[in-house]
Parts: sequence; structure tokens; C-alpha cells
Amino acid sequence: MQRVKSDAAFSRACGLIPGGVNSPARAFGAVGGRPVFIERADGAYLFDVDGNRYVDYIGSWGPMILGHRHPAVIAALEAALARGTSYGAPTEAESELAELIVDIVPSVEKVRLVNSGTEATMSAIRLARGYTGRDRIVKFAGDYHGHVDSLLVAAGSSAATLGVPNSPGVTAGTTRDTIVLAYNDVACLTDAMSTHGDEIAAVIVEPVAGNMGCVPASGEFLAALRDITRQHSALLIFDEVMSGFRVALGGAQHRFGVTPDLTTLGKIIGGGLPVGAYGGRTEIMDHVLPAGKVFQAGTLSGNPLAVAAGIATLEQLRGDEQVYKRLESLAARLADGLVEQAERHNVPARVQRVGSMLTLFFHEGAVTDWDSAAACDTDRFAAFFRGMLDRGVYLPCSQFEALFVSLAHSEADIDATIAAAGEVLGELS
Ligand code: KE4
Repeated sequence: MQRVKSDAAFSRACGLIPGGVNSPARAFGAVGGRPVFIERADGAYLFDVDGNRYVDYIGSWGPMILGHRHPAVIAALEAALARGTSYGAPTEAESELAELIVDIVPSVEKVRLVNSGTEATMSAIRLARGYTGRDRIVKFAGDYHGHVDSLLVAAGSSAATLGVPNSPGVTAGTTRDTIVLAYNDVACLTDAMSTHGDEIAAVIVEPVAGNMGCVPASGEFLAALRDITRQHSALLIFDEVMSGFRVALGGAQHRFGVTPDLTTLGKIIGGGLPVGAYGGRTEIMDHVLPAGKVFQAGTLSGNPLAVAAGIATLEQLRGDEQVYKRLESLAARLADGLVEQAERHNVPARVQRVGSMLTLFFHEGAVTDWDSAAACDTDRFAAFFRGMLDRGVYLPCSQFEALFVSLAHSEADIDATIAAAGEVLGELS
């Protein structure tokens, strides 16, 4: 597969943009080679500037659950566009999106819209500190919550991929109040909270981790998180930027029946445009300015185009109870096929899946935390990624990411992906 135009585009970009990309996850740093430049997308497919077609399992890192250019989303955007692009004043559409989130997400009685998942988690942490009057926060190694200074400690996603758990520029003072624990480790959590519990403003967790690859929290861990934070009057924050509206309509909190105090959202709620959100009980959220005193603001928060795309997307998801059955069916087909091919070719690998997010780990045995994720054969993953890319399948460009199946994928797309995986795994064995 030739990518002459992509290569030229990357060379040009590198002279203008650090690393030639506007987010490090896209740089192919973990898989080798040069990034593919995309010209357009449609349904389940990406098309690069050289005219190559790829079955897309990035889905813009999660937002494109309907597939690209869904007619309802495009129509909503065109209608919004006819009325302008941004006003800097409130609109009823923002209340419509807020109402959808409040109706669907169990923990959310009030919600504030922002522009990214990072803004959502940064704001939720500030709110938790303002609400509790406490300083310290707990996060888990391998979880990634965006590039919030205080959370860029033992982060997952591209921070892990690039081996930059503690980024230069993040000061010791910023992370002094951050405690990092092992994911899925109840004893570790219990010990830390018994020691520090009364100082802890919040515990933030990905209830289904996607940023060390797909690593679900155990039921025991989720129950312990809920019980122990309540015991110590610390807030439990579910970072559902990735899992929200992905693993179930109501997210992981609905799928697993554990209700946090605050929830952060992003990705799917913008339908491919920049939207993040944080929400929770009214008695907490009413501490946010101007209702309360915790400052948070944003020029383009609740932007009419982004909100229109988000509303259209959520309405498609809530409008048909078959949606999540379809996503489960397609993702299970893919997962089973990948497992079968790895076994057929005697390649030590494991698939972990929750709903329509999943990861093929080049690792024997379960991946339950960052230490086990970090033990994966990332060189073999890189070779697998490149082989699949050359066969027209675009996977997440890191072992520490999840891939996403959309409603636009067909059984034929899934079966072609499995066949390609068989060829590549055969070459790797
Ligand atoms: P953004 O600021 O990138 O919108 O959201 C940050 C974020 C917060 N919380 C979770 C659970 C997330 O997964 C993310 C962002 N996810 C990564 C992919 N693993 C975004 C890709 C990128 O950084 O380019």
C-alpha cells in the first residue's frame, strides 16, 4: 500500500506542528512508520490522501459510535450552521443536550458542558476540592484522564505509550496532592484510604479503563470504590469520557450498577465535535460558578454546532433499543475471531472487551492493571498494527488503547478484519 502523499503531508506538518500532529496518540510513535493523513471518512471507513481505504476502528478515539457522516448528524449540523456558528450566549439546544445527559446517566442531576474530556476532568477535580474543602486526590496507574497537570502521573494512553508518566513541566507542587494506586487492587485502595481518607477530596477512576488497553474494573473493585469513598466522605468520580454511552447507553455506571458522585463525559456526546461535560448531584454541581463559587468557564462551551452533533448522536443511541445489542454482537464477533486466529497461529494473545470497546493484548493471561499491561509484547503489537494497516484495517496505534466498533460496521467488515488478522498473525508466529 503506497502512502506517498501521506509521507509528504507528514514532512510538511513536522515543520509546522510539534511532531507533525496535534495529539501525540496519532503520531505512530509506538508502532513505527509515519502517520497516515486522512482526506475523508464515511460510515465505517477512513480514506487517506493517497486514496487508500481503511476499516476504521479508531472512530476518532471513541466519538464515532454511529460511524462517520451519519445522516442525522450531518442534517443537524447543516441546520445549526444555517443559524450561525457561535454566540457566546446561552441557547436552548444546550439545555436539550443537558436534559439528554441528565435523563440517561444515573449519577447526573445537573451538568456543565465544556470542550474536551480534559476540561471535564480538570473541572471535576476542582469542584471536588471546592465542595469537600480537601486537597488530595487519588488516581490509578494506567488510567488517563486527559492532560490535567495534577493527573499526569502514571497516566495511560499516549503518556504511557511515550513513556512519559510524569511529563516535564508538571511541577512537584502540582502532583504533591495526587496519590497513585494500583488499578483493581482493593487492598491497596483500602490501605491508602484508611491512612489518608479524611484528606481525600476525590477518587477518580476509569470504570472501564481504555487507556492501558481495555481493562475492566472488577465488580469487587467498583464496590470497594463506592463504599470506601462514602465511608470517608470523599467524592467518587467516574471518568466516563470513553465508556460513557459506549459500554451502555447509561455508561459503565448503568452497566455495572455503581453510581458515582460525579461523572465526566466527552467523545460520543459531541458526535465528533468538541464537547466534554461533568455532572452529578445538584447539591454538588450547584457549587459551580455562578450558582456557587468554584470557578470554571469556556468561550466555546455549549457551542451550537457541537451541541447539535451531540444531540443528534444521543438521540440515535436512545431511540432504538437494538443499538447496543447490535454493537455487542459485532464486537463479540470481532473479539471471537481475533482469539480464534491467535490460537490458530499459536500467538500468545488475549482479547478483553466491554461492549463495543476491546483490545487485543499480546500477553498471556489477564491484563488487570498497568503492571500487567506494561508486560505486553509491544513490539509484536507494532508489527501487528503495521500488517493490519497495510491490509486496509486502521487499529489504534498503541497497545495501550482500545479499539471501537460502530453501528456502521458490517459483518463483512468484521470478517474481513478477522481474515486480515489471520494473515498477519500467521506472519508473526
Ligand atoms: P480529551 O481531552 O482528549 O477530549 O479527553 C481526555 C480523556 C479523558 N478521560 C479519558 C478516559 C480519556 O480516554 C480521554 C482521552 N482519550 C484519548 C485516547 N485514549 C484521546 C486520544 C488523544 O489523546 O489524542
